Amino acid sequence: MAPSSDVTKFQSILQKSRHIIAIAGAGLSAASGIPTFRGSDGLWLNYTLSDLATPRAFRKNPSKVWQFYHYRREIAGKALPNPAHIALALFSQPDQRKEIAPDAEFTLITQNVDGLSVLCSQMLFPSTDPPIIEMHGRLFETLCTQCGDRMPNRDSPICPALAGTEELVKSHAKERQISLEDLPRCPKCRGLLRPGVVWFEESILHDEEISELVDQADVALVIGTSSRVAPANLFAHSVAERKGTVAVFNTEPQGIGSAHFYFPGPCEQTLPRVLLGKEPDKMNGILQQD
Ligand code: BJW
Ligand code: ZN
Repeated sequence: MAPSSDVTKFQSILQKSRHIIAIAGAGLSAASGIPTFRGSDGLWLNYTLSDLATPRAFRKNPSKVWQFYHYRREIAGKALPNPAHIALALFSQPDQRKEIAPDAEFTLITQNVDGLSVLCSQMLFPSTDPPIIEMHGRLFETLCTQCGDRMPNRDSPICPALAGTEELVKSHAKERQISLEDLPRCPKCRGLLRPGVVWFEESILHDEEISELVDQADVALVIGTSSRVAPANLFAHSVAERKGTVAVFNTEPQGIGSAHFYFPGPCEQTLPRVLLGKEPDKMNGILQQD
């Protein structure tokens, strides 16, 4: 059966729900100016995935991989949360969702590495710990290839040798050859640092916590993801198999295979309406006031 777009019907399910999860992808941050991966202007159309987002690619050419991630950090570092992040941050607060989902717990499981969901919650609710799992890691974190230390890092540029290389990546010019010593190094052991993100063939982060949440969820919101990458694309199927409700928020009818509801259009417009009954233009005001 084709999924329904009936907001009132979906809200009556939220009323009765106990454990809601949201599984988010790049479409959540599209309105913040962060490129998606597989869209018409997506990163993987313009850059070769196997040269950049695998452990093998980093071993072969860390200078090239760092230039790509430096470029991504420069974009994400200037981006601001959009109404979709704001709607989810509000929905994360029990007192904000007490009318719409009074008995439910809520966790956002995001594939995004830009940190915008956490930033949004910190801006709105600085004294609470946001229920957000960043399963593919963080652009603004480094991982030492030698001692394994994970560290937050928002430096721009992250090391002097990468300064300006974002322009080369942006214009698809040949990247700079940066020697290993001049790439980001661990402040503790001087080992080579890598971006703190999860590449293909690597295990996702917080695997056990996510499995527990997926196993108990009775509602899954699938937001702005093409549902092409495992294991995130399996979570909603698992909820549907246990007779839970799946609702997809996407500009395209992607990943709606097991969905009961499909809310077409930009999630920065659909999420405020469906989750909070609010018009999206009211969302930006909320961030500015605080
Ligand atoms: C809007 C919108 C708006 C736009 N509003 N909507 C064969 C060999 C090796 C591995 C595999 C294999 N076959 C399968 C695998 C497993 C592999 C995988 O799934 N590969 C597939 C591609 C085939 N997965 C893994 O390797 C994962 N690990 C794993 O499985 O471990 C076990 C294992 C170990 C060893 C061997 C094999 C398995 C790890 C996956 C890590 C993914 N990493 C990346 C890069 C992160 C760092 C970085 O950012 O550079 O994560 S890839 C990239 O894709 C990124 C994303 O998080 C992820 C998902 O993309 P997403 O978010 O869905 O974005 P898009 O662009 O695809 O979609 C955007 C959507 O938004 C679209 O639908 C638009 O319509 C929509 N949209 N604007 C609403 N305003
Ligand atoms: Zn180290």
